[in-house]
Amino acid sequence: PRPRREIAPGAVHVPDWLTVQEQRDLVTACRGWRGYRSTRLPNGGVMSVRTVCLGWQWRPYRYDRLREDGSPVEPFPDWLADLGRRALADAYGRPAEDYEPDVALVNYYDATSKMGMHQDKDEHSTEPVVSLSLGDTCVFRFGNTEHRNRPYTDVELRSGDLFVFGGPSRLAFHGVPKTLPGTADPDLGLTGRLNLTLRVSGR
Ligand code: MD3
Ligand code: FE
Repeated sequence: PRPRREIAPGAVHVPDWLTVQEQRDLVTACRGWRGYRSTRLPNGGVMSVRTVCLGWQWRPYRYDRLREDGSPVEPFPDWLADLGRRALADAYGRPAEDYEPDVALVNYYDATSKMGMHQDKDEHSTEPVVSLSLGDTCVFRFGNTEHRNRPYTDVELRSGDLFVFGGPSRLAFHGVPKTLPGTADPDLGLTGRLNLTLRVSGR
């Protein structure tokens, strides 16, 4: 078994945190949320992942009440906040009743999707981010708080893995240089990779 690891202060990797049934149920939930889109970036680029937001609509630099086409954002379900509290409690080994995530970004990676090194600083809150991985394994790159370059640590994230980023790691640069296509368990019925991040918007 892969061991639980604190990659940096506040950055805890818990391999195989979700049961197979929980993974199946999460994939089903992800399929039910409508409106996966590639986010357009201010520099004219387009992200290669397709994203659906719950609770609030993320766009670079801000969270909005509505999507770009004016349609309402999918609600953030209570069961997902409960899962976030369980995740935080397990990762940090302390109660997390006061953790109230109100936004989730659900990212879908096909065989060619990547995510460049970035910081998540659009939340007006210092609360941790909870990340859950489903489907294909990816190489996750966890960097430093100074810049997008070395030093960084590459970690494989597999289906069912939990990663929590809090404290000094909350503002670390990070990215996904590649996924490993075809590594998902065929029984999961997911081609590609899904990642859910739970956050506190501070809105
Ligand atoms: C470290 N997602 O949605 S999850 C993102 O796998 C994002 O889809 C990646 O980066 C993905 O912004 C990585 C791991 C992650 C998420 C949020 C973080 C690491 C983080 C926030 C702060 C520090
Ligand atoms: Fe991020």
